[in-house]
Amino acid sequence: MPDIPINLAGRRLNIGIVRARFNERIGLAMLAGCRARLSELGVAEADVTVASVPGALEVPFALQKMAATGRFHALIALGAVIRGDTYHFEIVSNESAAGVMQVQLDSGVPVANGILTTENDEQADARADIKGRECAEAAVEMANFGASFARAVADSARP
Ligand code: INI
Repeated sequence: MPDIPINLAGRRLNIGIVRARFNERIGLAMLAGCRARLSELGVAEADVTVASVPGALEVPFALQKMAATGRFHALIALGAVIRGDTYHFEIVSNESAAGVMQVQLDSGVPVANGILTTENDEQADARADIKGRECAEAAVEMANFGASFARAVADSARP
């Protein structure tokens, strides 16, 4: 089978974003970077739906609801868990990451995980924009992955 090409074309893709409001300034900076990169990749503003939830632990539930609609080609989780803000940092960061992964594997809808986990606000600030952009790219690439993979399989089956 040939290699699966990377496709970053965002036109006609419907993308859902779930943003945690905890550490809201950082989450909003991530959202701005994410939206900007989605637009650069050709995703129409009208094709992006954003939901907000209280914190990182609520993100998987909202992602699951979005995935269940069948309307989204990919989803994006945005938020920040900061060690300095919580004594249960490990629980919040590990459980939210596990939940995000569970949604994508159970639903078959790709989810880009942009829940930052950092030691302090400075680290989160420094990473917010780039992480948002990175998630936009991951979402578009993985939204297109299924079709690229199916095409490669079909091409390889041809005599
Ligand atoms: N939620 C976050 O998104 N980031 C955090 O750093 C954080 N801290 O520090 O605790 C956090 N906690 C809230 C949690 O996600 C839930 O909203 C809350 O436990 C209610 O279920």
